Amino acid sequence: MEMTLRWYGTGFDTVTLRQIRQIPGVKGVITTLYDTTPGEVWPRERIQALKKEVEAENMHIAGIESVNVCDAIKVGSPDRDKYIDNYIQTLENLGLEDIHLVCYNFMPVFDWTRTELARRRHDGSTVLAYNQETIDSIDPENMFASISKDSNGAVMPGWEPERMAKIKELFEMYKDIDEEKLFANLKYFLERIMPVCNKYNINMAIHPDDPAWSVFGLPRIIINKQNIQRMMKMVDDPHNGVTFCSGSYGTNLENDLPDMIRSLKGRIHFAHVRNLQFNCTEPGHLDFEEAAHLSSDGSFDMYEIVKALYDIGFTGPIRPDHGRMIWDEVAMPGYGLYDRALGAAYINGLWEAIEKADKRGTK
Ligand code: DNO
Repeated sequence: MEMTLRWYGTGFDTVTLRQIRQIPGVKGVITTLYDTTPGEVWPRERIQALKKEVEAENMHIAGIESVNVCDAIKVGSPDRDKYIDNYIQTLENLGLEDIHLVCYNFMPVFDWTRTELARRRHDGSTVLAYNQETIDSIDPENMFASISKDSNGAVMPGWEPERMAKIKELFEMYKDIDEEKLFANLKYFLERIMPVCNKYNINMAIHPDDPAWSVFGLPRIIINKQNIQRMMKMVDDPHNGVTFCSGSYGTNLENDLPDMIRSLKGRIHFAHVRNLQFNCTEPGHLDFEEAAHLSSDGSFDMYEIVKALYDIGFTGPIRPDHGRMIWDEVAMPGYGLYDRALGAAYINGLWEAIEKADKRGTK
């Protein structure tokens, strides 16, 4: 594996490249052109400039998160080919710049969904949290307004104000889309982009739906082992792979995370590793909050997750995921420096211990 950190780019991120470079073992960043709109072509010159900026700090771009897929492609509207052509052109421009990993998602309307962005934990840190009763009582059109006050001024991925202003239209676009149609539209998209991915050796890594079930009646398909296997078989190309995000698949307690990782051998191109703390697991009352990466701070066995990645011979980029807000940092919820740096150090420690035990035959 290669330890990396997500960076939103100058002007969007409170964390600097130099700070990232000082986290032990981090030489790669996962980044994006955050001000582009889904559907537009990423100009090659802008990709070059981004690369130069990262390389000036003695790092490299380990992957893009995300090149977002526009709604026309997700709903399969008559003009989708025009947008897929643009996506292909973006992939070509990335390939020409020697970038070989693209994370994306196929979630309708909302990217990740949380009901709180700053829930206070036992140690005074604040974290993102999800409560099913709140979701059930909220009008999805007000979702953005209800949580954005806690965003610390940041524009959050998937929750761009321009998009949220069109929320009614967005729901309207998806009204006839069920899971089968979403699968069919994903297949169409993947079939069209695979040739350019093969040409430039670009690994596409679909991000799971977070949480891993349908919210507000919208279909969500990248939620469990069965559906990912269906997705990989329907376009059976090694470049059609996944981002294994423990915090997203892990929202659904039926998902056995180490088992899923083992079953995806060879098709996990990118890993997001984080822990969650479940406070209530009763259906209809489910409640969880994000925890520190350390196993004992949450509900997951992080050793087993990292060990499964090690055991399948995972060599791709890995990144600590959402961090808690600690030490008075003010940053985009989930994306401060301090707790993600602690997460990177912890995952590095787990990996080193697993690797050494393996080499000594004492695993
Ligand atoms: C949230 C992220 C997601 C993810 C996208 C990938 O913090 O994990 O926004 O980047 O779903 O396209």
